[in-house]
Amino acid sequence: MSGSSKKHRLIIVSNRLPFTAKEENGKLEFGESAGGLVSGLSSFLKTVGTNTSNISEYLWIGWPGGTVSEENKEELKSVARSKFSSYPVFLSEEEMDQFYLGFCNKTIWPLFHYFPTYTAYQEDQWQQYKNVNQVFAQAIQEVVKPDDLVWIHDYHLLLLPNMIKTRAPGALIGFFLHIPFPSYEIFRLLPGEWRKDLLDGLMGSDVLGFHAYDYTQHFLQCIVRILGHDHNMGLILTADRVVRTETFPMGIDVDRFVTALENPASVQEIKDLKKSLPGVKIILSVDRQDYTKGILNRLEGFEILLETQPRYREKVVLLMIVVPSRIGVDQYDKTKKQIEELVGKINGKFGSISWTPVVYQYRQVPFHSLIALYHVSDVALVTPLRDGMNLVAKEYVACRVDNTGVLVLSEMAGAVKELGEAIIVNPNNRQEISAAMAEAVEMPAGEQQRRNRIMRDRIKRYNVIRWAGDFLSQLLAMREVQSKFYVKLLSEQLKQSVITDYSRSKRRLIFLDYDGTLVPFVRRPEMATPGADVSAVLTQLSKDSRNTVVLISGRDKATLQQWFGDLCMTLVAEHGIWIRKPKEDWKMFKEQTADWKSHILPILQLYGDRLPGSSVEEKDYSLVWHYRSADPEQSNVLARELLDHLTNFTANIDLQVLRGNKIIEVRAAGINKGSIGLHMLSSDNFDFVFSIGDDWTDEDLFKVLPESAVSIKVGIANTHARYTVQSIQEVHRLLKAFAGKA
Ligand code: GDG
Repeated sequence: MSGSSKKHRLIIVSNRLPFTAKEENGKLEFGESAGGLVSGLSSFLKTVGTNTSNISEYLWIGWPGGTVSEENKEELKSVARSKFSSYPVFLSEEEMDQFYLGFCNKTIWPLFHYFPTYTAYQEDQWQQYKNVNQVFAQAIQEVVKPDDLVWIHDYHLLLLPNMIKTRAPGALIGFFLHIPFPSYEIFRLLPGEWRKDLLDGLMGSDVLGFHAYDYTQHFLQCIVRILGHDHNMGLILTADRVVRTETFPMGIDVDRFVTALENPASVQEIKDLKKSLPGVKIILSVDRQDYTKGILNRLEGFEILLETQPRYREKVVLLMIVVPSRIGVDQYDKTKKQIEELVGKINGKFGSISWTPVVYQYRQVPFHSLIALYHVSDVALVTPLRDGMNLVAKEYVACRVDNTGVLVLSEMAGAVKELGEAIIVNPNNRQEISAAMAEAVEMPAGEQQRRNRIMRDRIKRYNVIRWAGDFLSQLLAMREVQSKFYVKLLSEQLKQSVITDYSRSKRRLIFLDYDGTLVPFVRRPEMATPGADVSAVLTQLSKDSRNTVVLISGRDKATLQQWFGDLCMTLVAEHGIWIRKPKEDWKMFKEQTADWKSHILPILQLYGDRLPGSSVEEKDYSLVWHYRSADPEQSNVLARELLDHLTNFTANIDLQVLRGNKIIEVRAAGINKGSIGLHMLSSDNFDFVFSIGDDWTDEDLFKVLPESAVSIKVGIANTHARYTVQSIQEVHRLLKAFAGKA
């Protein structure tokens, strides 16, 4: 891991801790907790504290795997800290039931794996999911320090990043999703409030990681469509946050597997296996018991093989390890029953005294046995219907030290992106699985080695240490990325000094933008009427004889007149075309013609017709195509097309084409908020110049103001303004403070 030399503490947060603690007869018993994340991260954590690491120490936060009574909690905490560098999150059985077996595994897991028919939508379980995420947030708050890196894992804790961001704004927060992120069409099956809360929850992260490019794209698509945030090459920019999304395919620690194969226990196991299954080709299948893993289809494929190609009878054995998982969730109990019935059927139909076609074990096997199985199996059958990554496929390749062996891999597993030399199958097609098994059994050793060599090299290079290192480097890099955006943020101290300058000044020029600055954007522009608080503050400011208030907007003059005509302030419409000074009539700022409108209007109307939800606004001297209410992705494509079309069309006419906030505007060249700004500045000798706005049109104004002016951009972005604020609420607070000093 590279980056700055400063060392950080890493806080890992996952549903389960890397150990288990249970109470037996009132006493605590500790055990090991298995799983890809734990074993993968443990390899990385061994590098912590070394010279090359940016991490000085780590702390793992999670549930210890059992309910613990009050009197044992302190002991558990102390052992967790001293022996496992961990901090336990205590949950009651009821909480765990509704949360883990409920919302996690009956809602998110099936939906995100494209099983909408298995998905439950239960309000009480959703409430418990929110509650448990809060319990985790509370636990993190108890230990987190400002400079920590917090790395949250997986679908159990989707709401957590935002909860931490509000409680510990100084910490950098990373989130990694180990399961697929589904396409928008699937994700939107969730009730509106849930899907918005889940995305808002994730958006509290500074870096969001996914196993595969497709999942990242799906997530970004949901962010655009549901939250309305745009992104640029995976960098999402909201009014107050910069969030990086990135693809990090998780790897394994190849060396650990290779070394472990030499342990006496593994060596013995390999010998025993070879002895007990002589003269047959071993086809291995290892999974947690889960309907997403496609175990049934695999068995059906095997049945077809034995049925249609009798020459394989007595010659192959399917060694099937099914690891108990999520016992108590209906769908899992049902799948187990179906698997066992089918195993019985196949063995009954084809087996003989000397040959059992399917050797089935429903249990977790110890690590040394697992790697021995990988090592001796001629074929590994990894055919999930959907899988975020699938580490078993990589582990099998790692354990084939002489590069023989054939991997049959589902095209629905994230791992397929890196293991393209495997025999790739569609797991829904049993015939294809059966044909792949035959092809695998027949594959010449030379061809096996050619394929595995490429795959082994790849998984050795992008191993789990690299994976974690890359993720954390990206996380650390976010400080710099964000500081570029946050550098101008108006601090409380600066704000107070601006207010003091305001109160001491005698001749003030105040430029205010309207939409996105004083009021939020809404679906239809005519609905963004000024609320009572906005009207009150504007009235107060404009009544002060020391103030020249200029409301400068892109809106037409009729609207501004209707809303603000009675106030004693200067109104500027159509970004500078029209101006109305207090007690005067509307005047054109610079002579304009509108002849060009008849040429441009039909083009905009054409796009208005092509994109449902978009509309064309005709102002006196400008035309605007609005697309805020239209489909966001379609509108991005059409907006680019229209810009191109208009730029070509207006090449020889004195017009400007501008892309704004969900609008494209055409108007005469040479007039903008900057021209009005200069005009107003020259009208008096001001000792306090203030300008605030959120839009690209305000940049023209910021550019022409004197250095001493206080210019403020609403929203974080690259800007010519001196300062930025993060929200409209902050604008209101500042203007109210001004008004209070009047
Ligand atoms: C989730 C995602 C993603 C399995 N049986 C035994 C055993 N295992 C170990 C394997 C492997 C791990 O468990 C399983 O990892 P997978 O990746 O195959 O699948 P999930 O558990 O569903 O994991 C998945 C993963 O997270 C990581 O991001 O790849 O897509 O669903 O490491 O070796 N270990 C032992 N005995 C067993 O019987 N000791």
